[in-house]
Amino acid sequence: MAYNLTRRKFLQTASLAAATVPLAKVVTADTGFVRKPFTPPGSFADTKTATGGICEMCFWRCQIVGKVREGRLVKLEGNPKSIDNGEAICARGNAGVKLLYDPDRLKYPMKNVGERGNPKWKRISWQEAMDECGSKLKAVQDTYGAHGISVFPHGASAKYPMHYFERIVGTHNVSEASFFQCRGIRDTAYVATIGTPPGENVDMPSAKAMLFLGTHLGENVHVSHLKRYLKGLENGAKLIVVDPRYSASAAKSDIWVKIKPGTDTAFLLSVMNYLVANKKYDVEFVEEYGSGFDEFKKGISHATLDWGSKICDVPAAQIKEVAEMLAANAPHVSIHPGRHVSWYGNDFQRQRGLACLTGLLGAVGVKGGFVKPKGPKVKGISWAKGDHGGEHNLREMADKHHYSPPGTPTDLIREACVTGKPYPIKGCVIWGQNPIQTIPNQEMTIKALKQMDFVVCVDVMPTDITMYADILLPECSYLERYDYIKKGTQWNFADTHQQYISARTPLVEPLFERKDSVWITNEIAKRMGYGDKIPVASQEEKVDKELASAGLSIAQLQKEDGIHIQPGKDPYGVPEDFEVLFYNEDIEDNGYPGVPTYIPVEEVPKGYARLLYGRSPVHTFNRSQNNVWLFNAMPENPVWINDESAQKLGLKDGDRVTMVNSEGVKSITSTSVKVTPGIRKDSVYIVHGYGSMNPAMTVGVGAGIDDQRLITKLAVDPETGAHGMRNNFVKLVKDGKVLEIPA
Ligand SMILES: Nc1nc2c(c(=O)[nH]1)N[C@H]1C(S)=C(S)[C@@H](COP(=O)(O)OP(=O)(O)OC[C@H]3O[C@@H](n4cnc5c(=O)[nH]c(N)nc54)[C@H](O)[C@@H]3O)O[C@H]1N2
Ligand SMILES: Nc1nc2c(c(=O)[nH]1)N[C@H]1C(S)=C(S)[C@@H](COP(=O)(O)OP(=O)(O)OC[C@H]3O[C@@H](n4cnc5c(=O)[nH]c(N)nc54)[C@H](O)[C@@H]3O)O[C@H]1N2
Ligand code: SF4
Ligand SMILES: [Mo]
Repeated sequence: MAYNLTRRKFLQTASLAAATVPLAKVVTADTGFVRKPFTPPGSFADTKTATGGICEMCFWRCQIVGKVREGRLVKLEGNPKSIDNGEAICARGNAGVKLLYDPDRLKYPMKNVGERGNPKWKRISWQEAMDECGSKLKAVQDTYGAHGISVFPHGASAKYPMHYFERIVGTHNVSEASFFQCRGIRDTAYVATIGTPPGENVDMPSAKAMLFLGTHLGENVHVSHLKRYLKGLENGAKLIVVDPRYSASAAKSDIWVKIKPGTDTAFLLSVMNYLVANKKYDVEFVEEYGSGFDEFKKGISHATLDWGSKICDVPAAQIKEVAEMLAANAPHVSIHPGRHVSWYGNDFQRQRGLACLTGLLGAVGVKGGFVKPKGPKVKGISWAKGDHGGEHNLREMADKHHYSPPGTPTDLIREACVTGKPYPIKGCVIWGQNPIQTIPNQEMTIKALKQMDFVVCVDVMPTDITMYADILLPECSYLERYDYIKKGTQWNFADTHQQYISARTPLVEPLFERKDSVWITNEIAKRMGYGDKIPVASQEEKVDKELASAGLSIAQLQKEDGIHIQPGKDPYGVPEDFEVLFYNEDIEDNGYPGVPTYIPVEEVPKGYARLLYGRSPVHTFNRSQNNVWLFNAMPENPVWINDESAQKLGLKDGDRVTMVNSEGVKSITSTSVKVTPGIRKDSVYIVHGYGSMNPAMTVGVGAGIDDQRLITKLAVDPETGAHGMRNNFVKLVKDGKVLEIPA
């Protein structure tokens, strides 16, 4: 492993590293930090091409085809017909083959005859597994009510069971980490400001300038999104990256704002106040579409360049330079809304700030701005919606988090589990989520799991969460099942207005006793007395019915090489009834600031550094840790430490360290040190998802450090109830000696 690349070389390679054709043509990946996607040697002339695949090594869901030899998948490629990812897939997409045939994969239904957290597995039949799930969940429902069941879903296959438990069984206690620990805040803050969740819908290919907060594209890899970003750069867009760390994007930027962590809202307010005070904003746009602008103007007038400079620890001149660059290129600016935005517990306000800045620059519906492409309509088929009222809705009972994403904030569920108040939660369904490594404060999560009467976990791999299941069920992977309708528009939605519809169809037959989610959910539903409410008999039927709503079918899609393409619509123009609520009275009535406001975060205590985390282009959270190709590409997550600090501490590249946080929690595993000028002195950084503890993951177990173990301090975002996860402080430990991080 070449972690000892020079900084320059690392910066050249890290950014795009992971992509294959045609991305590789844009930026050539060097060897080193990230290897080129592995292609098995030999000829594929004798293989058959299976179309209709949709990748789910991550949730961007690129369109793929498989090369199949004698029923065995030997290679994955982008679907050449795709007008989204095209022929390009990333290193993780490429390595899907290794997930499919991972010998550690779950194969049969299992019953835990040991303890939760320290399991002993006994193979059982599906009949027995389903009987047990049905009767145990029914018992919880009968004793504690439907709300006694909690559900932790993620991924395409988890939607159907999620709807079953929400709509038919009738529990509100559903929590998606992909909302509450990810992008939920972004969506509700934009809805409260411009009336719509933003997706990642910025027209980067046509942008003249782009602004990223955090957003580390190149390490965060979503193929078509990356294509848009690179096209923008290729077309000469200016790039402003705000990040305490020299990220892959920062390495390509014109301005890198090395911001003090947690202070981004102050930065945005300073930029906006400068634009307003100097009349450098889009006056006409604001007059036509703005609401509450006077309150906004007054509310941010304290945010001078000097004020921002002091709080953010960046030069006032740089904040001004950013504002000037945005103004000079407006309205053709992509103010990126971000994706993982649950950072500090003050995040709703920052996301509101981003939406307001977009409006201030008039960057809506224009080339380069915030543009929502108009995709085709396909009707989803699932369980019929029931009306179960809000009686046991924890969020409503607590009368807080009024801008919560759909579902129930994880923390409210976990608290109810641990305290039994306002009511007990005793059943748990975990479907494609890994709360142990996904939700901060592992100790609380483990307490919540241990007090359950019954825990069922549906997964493909034995990850850390599966150790807490009573019944563990093996699901078909995304390469072996029908389920997801992928629809959208041409990747850059600018040149040719085209739309596409595709559906996930299996590339190979499932092996062992793996089943799909419609089958599993229906069997549980029958045993809980809801057999008459089952909407579809099979996953294939579900997909076919959904396609029928768009005049298509699985058979038709197969004739069209897996993707139906049709003429699209011009995405530009400001949507009808569009409004920017610079000041939002409702927010204020609910007890939060109605004008975007900076709420300070806890300062780093002496001797500590703030623990930051992010993505690696070759891994998806923890879910890819056992994948041998990806493991080999990045077998651990070196901790980034500032070079001057390292020198004072006598730390060198490659030294082995563990970590301890300010609450005394120690990492169980160790990692190496990466010494770099590319990070502030007040922070250290690791890639999220490492440090697995499940010995059944024979490749990934024990590699690197688990950030989540050290994230013990919660910072709940008041508006949304989502978790801020960057308020934890750590020291490094070398050879048993705890090192005081210099200020
Ligand atoms: N390869 C790969 N790609 C992925 C994923 C994956 O697992 N693997 N996951 C996908 C998912 S679900 C998501 S949500 C996205 C997440 O990816 P992003 O949405 O890009 O996540 P961020 O948290 O914005 O970005 C992490 C960056 O934020 C910086 N940062 C830390 N603190 C601060 C701060 O206070 N201010 C600022 N301005 N920056 C800060 C870190 O240094 C790091 O560079 O990635 C997606 N893409
Ligand atoms: N500390 C920290 N915490 C974070 C983040 C972070 O960066 N740092 N990132 C946050 C973000 S942005 C997100 S989106 C969340 C994601 O958090 P999760 O939703 O928990 O992450 P996943 O990796 O999608 O899901 C994990 C489980 O799904 C299983 N799985 C994979 N494929 C399938 C399948 O086809 N079927 C089934 N049934 N199971 C499957 C995996 O084996 C694994 O056990 O984590 C959040 N939490
Ligand atoms: S970005 Fe990579 S891992 Fe994610 S869906 Fe596309 S090919 Fe798969
Ligand atoms: Mo996410």
